[in-house]
Amino acid sequence: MSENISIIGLGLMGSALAGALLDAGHRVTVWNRSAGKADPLVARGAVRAATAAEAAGASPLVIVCVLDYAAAHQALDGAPLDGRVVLNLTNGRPAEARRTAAWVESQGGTYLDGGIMAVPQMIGQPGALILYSGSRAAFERHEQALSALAAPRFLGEEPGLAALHDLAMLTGMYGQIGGFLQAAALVRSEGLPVAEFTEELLVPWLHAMAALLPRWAEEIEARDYATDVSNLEINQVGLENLVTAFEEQGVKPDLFLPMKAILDARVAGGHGAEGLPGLIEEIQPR
Ligand code: FVH
Repeated sequence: MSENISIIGLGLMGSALAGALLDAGHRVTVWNRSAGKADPLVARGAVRAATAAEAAGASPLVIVCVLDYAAAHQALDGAPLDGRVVLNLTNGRPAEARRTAAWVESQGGTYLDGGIMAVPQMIGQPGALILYSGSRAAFERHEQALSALAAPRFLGEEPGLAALHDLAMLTGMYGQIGGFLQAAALVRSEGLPVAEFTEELLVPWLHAMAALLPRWAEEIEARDYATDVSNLEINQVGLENLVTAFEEQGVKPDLFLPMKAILDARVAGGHGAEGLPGLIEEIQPR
């Protein structure tokens, strides 16, 4: 079923969202602070709004995707939100999502927050995921239209949940990137091909290691860090060896040092017999 949907913010992501909704046959009204970014979408059938308030007034579903929450508030300030669903797909923090939900509700609107787990080129394609939290009724009302953007996953009515999960997933991603960069530098230090190492050795290894994470997650939930795999004392020797190897190969160990410091502290605290999941108690003491 075709819906009227407004999009506020036509950067790389907002433009991709608007394009996918147009492709799915929705009537799309668009606004961007720099008006020229609307031109390609207007050429494809979108309606140009002169102001953010006009865009918000044009549709029951108003999607906002701008730089940050401050920009989102600036754009929505004074817009008619009464009776509308505001879906904020701007990247932010749980506390910002909660504050924005309260503000939208104070204006008579209904709030949905979202975390986009995709780059603009993935929008509308298999593999793209958007996390949602906030009003379940609003999510269900618009779920079909939102499915044109990415696979939707509703996490619950607490508005901060999408941002929390988004940040947690990005945290996992940045950790993996840090490990990859140190590994690539080590391989490159001997003039070896990084691409071959990555494809043939590193990626299968990381897949195998990722398979351990659900078990580690259970240990974290149980706060039981007994291990029959490898304890922190063994890993301490391993990390010391790695840091020395980086230095010998002319690679700065900087991305690695924070984890080593945490592991050293945990062992110094008498927890050398635990497994690696026990390090969570060092970064999040009770
Ligand atoms: N691009 C990506 O891969 C990531 C994927 C995950 C989600 N992020 C988040 O999406 C938000 C928008 O990101 P973007 O990629 O579209 O970013 P830009 O292309 O830089 O566009 C930024 C838009 O924000 C507008 N804007 C900035 N400040 C204001 C303001 N004060 N009032 C109104 N609009 C504002 C900007 O307008 P203009 O500069 O063109 O006039 C762009 O439309 C973001 O939260 C990512 O973290 C994307």
